[in-house]
Amino acid sequence: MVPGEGLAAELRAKAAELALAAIGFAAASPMEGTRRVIEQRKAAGLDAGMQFTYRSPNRSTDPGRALPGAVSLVVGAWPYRPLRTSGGEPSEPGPAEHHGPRPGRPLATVARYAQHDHYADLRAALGVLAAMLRARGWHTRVLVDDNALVDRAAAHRAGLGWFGKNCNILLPGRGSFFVLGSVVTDAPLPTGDPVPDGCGGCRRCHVACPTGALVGPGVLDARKCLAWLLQAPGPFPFEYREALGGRIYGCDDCQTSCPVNKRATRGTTPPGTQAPAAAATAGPRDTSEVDLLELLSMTDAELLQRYGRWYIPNRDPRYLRRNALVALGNVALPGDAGAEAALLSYLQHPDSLLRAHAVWAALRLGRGDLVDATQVGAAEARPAIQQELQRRHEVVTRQPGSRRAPADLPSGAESV
Ligand code: B12
Ligand code: SF4
Ligand code: SF4
Repeated sequence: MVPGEGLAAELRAKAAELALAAIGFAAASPMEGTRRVIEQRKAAGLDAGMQFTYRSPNRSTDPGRALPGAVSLVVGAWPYRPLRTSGGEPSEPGPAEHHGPRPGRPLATVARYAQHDHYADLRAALGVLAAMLRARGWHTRVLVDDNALVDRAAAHRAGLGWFGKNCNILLPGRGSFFVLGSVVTDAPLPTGDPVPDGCGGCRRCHVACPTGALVGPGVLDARKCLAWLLQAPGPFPFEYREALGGRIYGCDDCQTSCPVNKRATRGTTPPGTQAPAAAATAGPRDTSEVDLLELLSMTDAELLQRYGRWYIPNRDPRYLRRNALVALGNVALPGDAGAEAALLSYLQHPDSLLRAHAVWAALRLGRGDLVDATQVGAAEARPAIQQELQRRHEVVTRQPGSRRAPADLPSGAESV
């Protein structure tokens, strides 16, 4: 019997009980190849100054730095599915996943992984496996979405899935709507075999990306990726504001366009793609649709209370408001009285970053009159505002009643 096989079987049985979609085992030796890739991406500027695992590649690719004497990784995948507040098939885009204006209050899109704290669910499940190991005398450390370990590389090594051309780890037949994490341990365990590539000639995710951020198979240029730009400090880049649509956190287009995900979420649900019962009902802190006007009227404390589990640069709620202003410009109906009131208020906001984004949103809605009425340009000469005004003619104004349907965004081909 391979050392650790009995223990591995017990861990697998417990993982199934805990509703983990998959677990696998891998050696905890340094991930030299991954470290080299991170360094190459940094050298090429593709990291856009992100920190996370990029801050210290030697550390994030060496599990032994997280747990001295580490021998194995127990890698787990936790499924996530969209949580609906207004019904609808989970496999189809919900109302807020349409990035165009709709009647009623303007709603924003939150990426599926961030609608509920799936990381907490995964961490709890891996915590139970870690406790089993500790009860047998082994040492453990649970790492979920932690800067100390590159989770996808661990999952790939453990044989959970293959690296898709959209960068994500896809579980065979089940796709990529999973978050990943590991228990680092000094227990010897049998290791998994790599899963062969399942993308073949497909490149729909590359076609679907609204900003062309996938610059090679499995290579992402974070400077163009909406998921990163929504988390990055500073102004939201002018050239990607239209492409942002109604998103305020995360982006799913390179996953929703993927035929493996489409197949996995269509019709009968294969085991492991169904969100566990505990996560299937929206809880008070779950967020599938965000009312933009409500968000823009909330205090700092309220914003952090509701969205504090998201990654927000410097924990500063101004960045949630910045994202919401761009989204408002993209999804509100140009005649919306609530949007007008919010813009009037933000055009006079003490924070010039927010005033600047309010200028853009007003122009996008064809409401240059609001900008002129509040005399934003005349009132002061902050560079951020002046820049917005100088690019005034470049803002593509939406016509009253115009609809920017998802079809207007570059999209992948239909599902197969
Ligand atoms: C930084 C980060 C980001 C950044 C950069 C993402 C990136 N692609 O590097 C931003 C903010 C943009 C981001 C976005 C998202 N992220 Co993120 N992110 C991370 C984080 C913190 C580190 C990732 C990392 O270290 N990348 C380093 C680079 C070098 O790794 P890589 O891109 O995977 O590169 C590998 C491949 O290129 C592969 N490779 C080598 N040669 C070849 C050749 C071919 C042909 C192929 C296909 C691959 C391949 O080897 C490389 C090294 O391992 C992890 C959590 C963690 N601690 O690991 C989550 C994580 C990767 N993110 C996750 C998620 C869910 C997302 C989003 C889907 C969220 C969303 N909906 O908005 C998007 C997806 C964007 C995308 N297409 O990648 C999940 C991924 C789950 C999965 N099933 O894969 C993770 C693992 C979080 C978690 N714990 O679950 N993320
Ligand atoms: S998350 Fe969005 S912007 Fe980033 S690579 Fe995927 S589709 Fe492109
Ligand atoms: S869309 Fe196609 S190329 Fe992209 S990850 Fe899915 S199967 Fe692979």
